[in-house]
Amino acid sequence: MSSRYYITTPIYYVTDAPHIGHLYTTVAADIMSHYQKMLGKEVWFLTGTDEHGQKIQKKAKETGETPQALADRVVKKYIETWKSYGVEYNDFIRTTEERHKKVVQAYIKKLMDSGDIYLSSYQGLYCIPCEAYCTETQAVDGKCPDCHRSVETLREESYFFKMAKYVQPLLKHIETHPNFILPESRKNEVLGFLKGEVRDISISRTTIDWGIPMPADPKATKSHKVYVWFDALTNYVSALGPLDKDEKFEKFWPEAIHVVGKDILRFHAVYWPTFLMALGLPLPKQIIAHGWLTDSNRKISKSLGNAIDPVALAQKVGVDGMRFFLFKEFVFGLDGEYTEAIMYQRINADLANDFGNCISRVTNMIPKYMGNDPILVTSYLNEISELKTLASEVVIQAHKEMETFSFHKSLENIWKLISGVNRYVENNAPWTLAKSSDPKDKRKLEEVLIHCHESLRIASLFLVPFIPKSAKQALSYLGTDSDLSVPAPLVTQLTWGQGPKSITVTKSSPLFPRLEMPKA
Ligand code: ME8
Repeated sequence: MSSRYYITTPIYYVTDAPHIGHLYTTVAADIMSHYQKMLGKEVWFLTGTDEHGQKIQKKAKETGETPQALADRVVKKYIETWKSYGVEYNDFIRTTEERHKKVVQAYIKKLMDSGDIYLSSYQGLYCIPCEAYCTETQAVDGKCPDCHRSVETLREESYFFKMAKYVQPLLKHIETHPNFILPESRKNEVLGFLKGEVRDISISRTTIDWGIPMPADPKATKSHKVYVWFDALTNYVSALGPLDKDEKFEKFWPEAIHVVGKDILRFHAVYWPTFLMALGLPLPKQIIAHGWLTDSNRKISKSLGNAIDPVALAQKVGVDGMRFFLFKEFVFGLDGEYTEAIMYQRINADLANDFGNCISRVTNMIPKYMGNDPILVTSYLNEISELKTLASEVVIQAHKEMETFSFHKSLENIWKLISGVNRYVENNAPWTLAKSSDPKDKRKLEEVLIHCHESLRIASLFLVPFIPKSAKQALSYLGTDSDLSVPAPLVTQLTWGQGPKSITVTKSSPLFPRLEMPKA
C-alpha cells in the first residue's frame, strides 16, 4: 500500500457562490484527507475554481462585470465557505492562474504536434450550461441529455481531439483496474458510453473570448480558445507543478483520486483519461462519483434556482452538525433528498441524543464515582467485556467501509458502538453499583466506567475526520486529546487499550445542544 494519497474535488464554476452540493463533495474529500492522515499517509488535497468558458462569460455579461472581476469576487466566497467548514486543503487552484495556463497550452501544443489534435469544422447541438456538444439522437426534443435544458445549434471551425483512438485502450484499462471507477453502477454507465459510438471531440471554441488561447497556427482562419473541459481537467496535474516534472507530480500523481458528482463523471472517466493517454501520462488511480442532493427530486443547483447556502445552514445547525448530517444521512453513490426536517431530526437523534448524551453521562460519572485524580486504565482495559469485543468489531468494519467511501456505513458502525455504550450503562447501572459497600462492586463499577470511556475514546477518535471540532472536544472531556497534535499515525490508537495509559476526566458541558427547528 502506498504511503501517499492525492485527493481532488472538482474545480467549481465561479458563476455563483457555493451551495450545499459543492459543500457535499468538498467535505467528502476533506473527511477522506483527514482520515488518510490519521492512517499515517502523506496527503495532498486539492480544490479550486473553474474560471473560463461560455458560462462565466455569459454570467459576467449579466452582472456587468469583466469575467475576471466576477471570478475574483466569487472565488472569495468559495475560500470563505471552505474555511468556515474547517476544510483543510493543501492547494487551491484557479484556472486563470499563470501556472495553470502554461501547462494547458503546453499540453495542447504537444497534442497538436503529435497529430492527436487536428483542425476541422463542426456543426452540432451544444448545451451551454454543460459546455458540451451532443448528437441529434441524444438530444430528445432538443434537450440536453444530461441537464434537460435546451440545446443550441453551433457551427464553428474547430480543433478536434482524437478521442475515438483511445476508446479501446481505455476499455482495457477499466477492465484491468476494477476499482478505477466507483461505485460499480456508475462504472457501468461509463462502459455503456464507451461501447456506444464515441467520436472525436471538439477541443476548441471560436464563439468565446474568455478562455486560454490555442497556440498560433497558420492553418486556422479564426481565433480559437481551448475547450473549457480540457482547460479544467488539466488542473489536477497543473497544480502539482510545471509540466509534470515536479517532485510533487512524481510523488502524488500516481495516487490521484478524483471525487466528483455523477453529472461530470463522463468528463473524468472518459475525456480526462483519453487526454492523459494521448499525452503519455499515467491515469489517475480512481474516480469516485457520488449522487446528487435533491430538492423535490430535482438536483439542487445554481442554475435551477434551488441552491441552499451552506454558510447559513452552519449558522443554524453548526458546522459539525452539517458535516455529520451530510455523510450519515445520505448514501454516497446515490441521490438523496434534502429536507430541513430530516436534517434537524438526524442531528438531534444521533449527535445530541446518542453521542452527546453518552459523552456527558460517562464524563460526569467518572469524576463523581472515581474522583478527579489521574486514573491508570491498563488493568481495567485488560478485562473482557461486551464493549471490548464490540469496539474491535466496529472499528475493523468502519475502516473497511472507508476504503470504498461508504461514509454512512462507516458511521453506522461507530454508532453501533455508541448505542452499545448507552445500553451497557443501562444494563450495568453504575449508580446502583456505587451504593454497594462490597469491594467487588466497586471494582466492577470502575471497570464499567473505564470500558465505556475507552469505547467513547475510540468512537470520538474515529469521528475526528467527520466532525473535527466536536470530536476533539469530546476527546478533551475524556482526557485523551493530548496525542492529537502529534503527527504520528493515530490509527494504532483506534485499538482497544492503545490510548493514553493515564486519563483525567473533566466534567463536560453538552457537546450538541438540542436544536429547535424554526417554524416555517
Ligand atoms: O461541473 N448534489 O462545476 P460546478 C451533489 N467546473 N453534488 C453537487 C450538486 C448536488 N445537487 N450540485 C453540484 C463543474 N455538486 C465543473 C467541474 S472539474 C475539472 C470541472 C457538486 O460548479 C458535484 O461535485 O457545476 C458536481 O460534480 C460539482 O459540484 C459541479 O460543480
